[in-house]
Amino acid sequence: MVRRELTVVANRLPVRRKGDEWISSPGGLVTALKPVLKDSGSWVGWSGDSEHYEPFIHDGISVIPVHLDQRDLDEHYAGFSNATLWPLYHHAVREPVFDAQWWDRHVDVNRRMAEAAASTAPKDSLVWVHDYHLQLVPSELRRLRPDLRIGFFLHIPFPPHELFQRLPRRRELIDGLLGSDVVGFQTDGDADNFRRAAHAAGRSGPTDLVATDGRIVVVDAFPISIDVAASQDLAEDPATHARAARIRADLGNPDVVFLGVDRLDYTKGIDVRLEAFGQLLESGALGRSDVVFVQIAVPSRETVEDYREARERVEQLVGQLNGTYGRIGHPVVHYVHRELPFDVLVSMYQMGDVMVVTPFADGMNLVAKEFVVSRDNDEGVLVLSEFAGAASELDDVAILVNPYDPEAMTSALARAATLSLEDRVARMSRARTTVVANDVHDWSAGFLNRLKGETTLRELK
Ligand code: GDG
Repeated sequence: MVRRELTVVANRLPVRRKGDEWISSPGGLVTALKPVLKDSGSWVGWSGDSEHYEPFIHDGISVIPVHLDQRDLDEHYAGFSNATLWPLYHHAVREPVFDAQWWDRHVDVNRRMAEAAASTAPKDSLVWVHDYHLQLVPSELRRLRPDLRIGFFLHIPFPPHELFQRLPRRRELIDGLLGSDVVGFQTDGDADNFRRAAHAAGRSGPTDLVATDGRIVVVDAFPISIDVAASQDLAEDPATHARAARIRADLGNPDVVFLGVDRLDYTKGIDVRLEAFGQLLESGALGRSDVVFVQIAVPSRETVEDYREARERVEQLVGQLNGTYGRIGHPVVHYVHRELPFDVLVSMYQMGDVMVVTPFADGMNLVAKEFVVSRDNDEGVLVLSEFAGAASELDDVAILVNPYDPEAMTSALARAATLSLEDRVARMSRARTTVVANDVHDWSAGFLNRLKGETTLRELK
């Protein structure tokens, strides 16, 4: 009999330290799992700083901090997770670094996370492990606690076989993941890529995978979504509208506002969208319209060299575009390099005309979905990369673009800015229906139901 208690294992805890207090970290994952975890759940992860903390209860959830020292952060976090796996899994848009010295710490952090989960999870309960930092946790946890039902969800893409093959430790990662009962991905394409990688490692059956010890491991797509109610509540608040109008007025009430909202990450294609915007201005395609681009870029992983370079490139482009096309008091690009409160973000979504989401690779992209449900009217337009997971759900409502094709990017921006009102409304209302139909609570319930399900050999016997 499977028990319902849930232990989550993720790189970060659902709380962070502010002064002497723990405060909730915002984010869809926390919102989605809070109702499930309340009163009987635990969350294992890193606090985000270098202090040692004892386990504690926050908001009804048992929080189990795992300490990471500087070497863990250098070799496991900045190294293997973010300089090897992140670029490799994002279609190698930056050259992945393979440094053999990082591996031991990566294994060690995964082992400590698994041990922390093993010592807290009740007998026969559920454990849900998240994301690329922790792919070795499922097998280690199964070794320690064979009674548990173990799920894993990858938030980022799983790479095509030929890319995955480059990874010196690929077999260990496949075996790590196959310690799970359910391995979840954002899209069918990611799940297929994983099946193929496991097959190539000699571990697979035709559809579901058979692990070496004879267990059946369910491999499937579980497209993540957003907390629809949270975005809608803010969207309906008159204060959000008033702020949106103020921001638009501060911009000088331009004819068209393009908007980008991203972590400042080289996978997000911020540079190519700014280049396309520059081309659009250069081409004169929008005539004498007053057009601006607002780019919110949240600081991210600044200890990793490729991220520092990505920031330099974006800031160089912002300067170049304003220098070339701006007038005194009227920049064409408004650039914010800091995190904004979520209610301000929703106002941004409301005041923008064209949301530009152009990653080279992205597991899902929640910004696209937040934009869709934050509109008070259905007049916005979404320009969306074909390489975002969200494109598999929003392909018939967004203007899809290939971020590797500069001309297509420029014409997509022009088309979005000139789409008829009728077309805009038709697309956005269908997009809203799609996003509302699968929100983050549906996503977590869908995954956990599969995890509790009757699908493993253990239960078929
Ligand atoms: C990974 C995968 C997958 C952004 N700026 C601000 C802010 N945000 C919030 C957004 C959104 C979140 O950050 C970004 O989520 P994304 O999905 O767009 O991208 P990643 O951070 O790369 O997330 C991705 C996701 O995991 C979930 O599985 O979709 O593919 O890469 O929610 O609202 N929030 C606030 N201020 C900001 O300035 N408060």
